[in-house]
Amino acid sequence: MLRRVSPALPGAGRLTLPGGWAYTQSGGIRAICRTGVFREDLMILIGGCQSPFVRRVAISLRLLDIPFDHKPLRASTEPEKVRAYNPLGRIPALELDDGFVLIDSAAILDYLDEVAGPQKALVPPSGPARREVLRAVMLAAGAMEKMIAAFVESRIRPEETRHRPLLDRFIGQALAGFDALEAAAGDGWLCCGRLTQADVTVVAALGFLRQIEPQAAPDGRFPRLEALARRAEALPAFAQSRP
Ligand SMILES: N[C@@H](CCC(=O)N[C@@H](CS)C(=O)NCC(=O)O)C(=O)O
Repeated sequence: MLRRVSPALPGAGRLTLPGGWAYTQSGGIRAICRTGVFREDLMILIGGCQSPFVRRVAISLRLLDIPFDHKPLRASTEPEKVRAYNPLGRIPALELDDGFVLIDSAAILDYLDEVAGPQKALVPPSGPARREVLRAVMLAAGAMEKMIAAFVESRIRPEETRHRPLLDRFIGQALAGFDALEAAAGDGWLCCGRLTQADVTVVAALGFLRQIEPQAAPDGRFPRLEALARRAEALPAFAQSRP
């Protein structure tokens, strides 16, 4: 099987081969390639971490110690390549080692938790803790969707057709989500006294908000969430998953 390899794969040994391609025999796990050790059994994350939906998946893979290869495709500039994985042309997608492609970050995160098992899963398996985490996750993911809508309205749509009230509505909805999260936040991780998917998605969402609408979220607008983001972004799983 031929696959291009990621420059960031863990593993021993480094040899130089032209093109970054490696050939592995069926059933083989490793082949030495240009940038490191290629593992045939690795999942492949499709999509660049400029997308907060991709970023929350990349962070989760790293927090759960699940090794993966990465194809940082952009949905806007490489739609054909993205459609090869997801007919909807959206990122993220996750190609599993048997070739099955999971689409949508929610379905991917659900699968990663299944792989990790209930002890390590980033969403608790049941009960009030699960509901609490999912509420925060949905507020943050919903805010991400509204920010994407705002991005399309303010940057992609032809200028003469842009509608300011609609843009304000989208930004207002996103900010309302963050306000609810800020009101529920304390000094530590958001839920359960440990790092969960709530923290991952909120931090990815806040980073995206401050990137695309910095004037809507100046320093101090969400003090507890900003402190949470500072703490989380210092962790390798978050730092290594920056755009
Ligand atoms: N609900 C999806 C949303 C994914 C999404 O909106 N991805 C954007 C990038 S941030 C995308 O691929 N947009 C391209 C398009 O919709 O044409 C998920 O959670 O994965």
